[in-house]
Amino acid sequence: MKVLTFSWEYPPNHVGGLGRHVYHLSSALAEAGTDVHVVTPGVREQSSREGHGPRVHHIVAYDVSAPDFISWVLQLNVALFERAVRAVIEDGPVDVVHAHDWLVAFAARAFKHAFKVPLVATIHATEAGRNAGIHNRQQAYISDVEWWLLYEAWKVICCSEHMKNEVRGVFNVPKDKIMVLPNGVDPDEFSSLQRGAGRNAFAGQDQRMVFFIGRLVREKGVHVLLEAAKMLIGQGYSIKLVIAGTGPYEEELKFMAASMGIWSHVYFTGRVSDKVRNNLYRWADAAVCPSLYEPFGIVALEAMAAGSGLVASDTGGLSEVITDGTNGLKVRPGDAGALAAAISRLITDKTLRERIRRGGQETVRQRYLWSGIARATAELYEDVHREYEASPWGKSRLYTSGGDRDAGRYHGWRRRFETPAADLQSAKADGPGGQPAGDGARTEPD
Ligand code: NHF
Repeated sequence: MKVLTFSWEYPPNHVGGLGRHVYHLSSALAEAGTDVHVVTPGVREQSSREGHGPRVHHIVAYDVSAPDFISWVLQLNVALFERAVRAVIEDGPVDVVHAHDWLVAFAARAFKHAFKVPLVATIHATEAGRNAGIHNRQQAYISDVEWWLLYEAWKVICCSEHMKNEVRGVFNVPKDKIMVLPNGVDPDEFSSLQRGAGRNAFAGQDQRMVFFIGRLVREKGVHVLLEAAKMLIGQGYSIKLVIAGTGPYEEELKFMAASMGIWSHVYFTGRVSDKVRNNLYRWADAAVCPSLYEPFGIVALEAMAAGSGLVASDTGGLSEVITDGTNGLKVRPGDAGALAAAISRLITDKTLRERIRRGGQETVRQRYLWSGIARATAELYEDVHREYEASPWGKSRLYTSGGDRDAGRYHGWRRRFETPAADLQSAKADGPGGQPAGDGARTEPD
C-alpha cells in the first residue's frame, strides 16, 4: 500500500499538534510496512527517508508575496501539488491520498482527480469550532473549503467522538463516512530527563511549577490559567507559571500578566525544543490544559506520558481521554476558580498526584500508542482501496501502484509517460476533435 500524505506542518516546522500527529502516524505506518510519502513545506527543497521512516518531500512555497493568508494557502497548495506530481513521476503511482485539514484541500483534491485515487481526510479541528461560530467572510470561506474536503473524501478520520459529532453537526456528514482514530504519543520520548538547562532556569527551588504548552490563541484558554494563577498567588502559594509556545495572542497574554500584577510569577519561554519541553513536563508539579475548545489535546497525552500531574478542561477530546481523579483532574472550561482549586489539590496532595501520574502513564500504554493507531489507519486505507477498486471510478483508473495483486501491471498513464513520442503520435492521430492522449476517457490497454 502506497500513500501520499499532504500536510502543511511537519517537523521541524511546527505550528500545533497536527504536525506531531502527521509525523508520528507516518513513522508508525512506515515502520509497519506502508510506503508513506509526505509532501510538506520546509526550508529547502529536498526529499529524504530516515531508516524505515516515511519518504518526506519538503517543498519551498513560491517566493511571491501573498497579499493575505488565504492567497498564501492557495499558492502553497499549487506548490504541494507540483511536488506530488513529480513524486509520482519519479517514484511511481500511489494507492491513496491523505489530506490533513483544509490547508491542503486544494492540492489533495487536485491529486485525487488528476490521478483518480481515493482521498482520505483527517479533520483535526473546524473553523466553526475554533471560533465558536462563523463571524466573517474569511471564516466562511475556510468553513466552505472544509465542507468541500469532506465531500471529496472517501472516508474521514476524526481524532475524537467529540470531533465526529462536531463534523456531523456542522457539515451534515453521514455517520458511516467518519471513523474515529485518536492521537497517540511515544512514551519513550518522555522516559528520562534530558541534559541541558536545569529546572532552576525556569523556576525557583521553593516554587511549584505549573506548566502550559501550546499555541497562544484564545481558544487554548491561557487567560483563564493566568486568572487561576493570580488566585493561587493571592492564597499564598509560591508558584511559577511556565508558558511555552508562541502565537497571535501572546502580547495580550503578557499584557494581562503584567496588569494583573503577577508578571514575576510567569515565564513566557517562547518556542522550546522537544528536549526542553520533555524536561518541563517532568519538572512540572502540574501540567495544565485550560482549553475552551480542544478537538483532541495531544498535550494531555504528552503530560501523561511524562508522568506530570494533569489538570484539564472538561471539553472536547480531553473529556474522553481523562477520567477524573484517575489520570487527571477535569474542570469546567473557562472557570478560573475551579481551575485554581484543582491545581491547588494536585500540588498539595501527594497521594493524589502519585495516583494521577501512574494512571496517566497506564492510560497512554493501554490506549494511545502510535503502533496501534497506525494499524487501524492502515486497515482503513485497505478498506478504502478495496471499495474504490470495486467501484466504477476505480475500474476506470489510470494506473495502479503495482502492489502484490497487480504486480507488473502498469496501466496506460505510466506507459504513456515513459514513451512521450508514442503519445504524440496517438494524439495527432486522434485529430483536433479527438480525446488527447492522457485523458482518462480513453480505454486502458490491459
Ligand atoms: O490534538 C492534532 C491536534 C489536536 O486538539 C488538537 C487541535 C488540532 O486543536 O489532532 O489538532
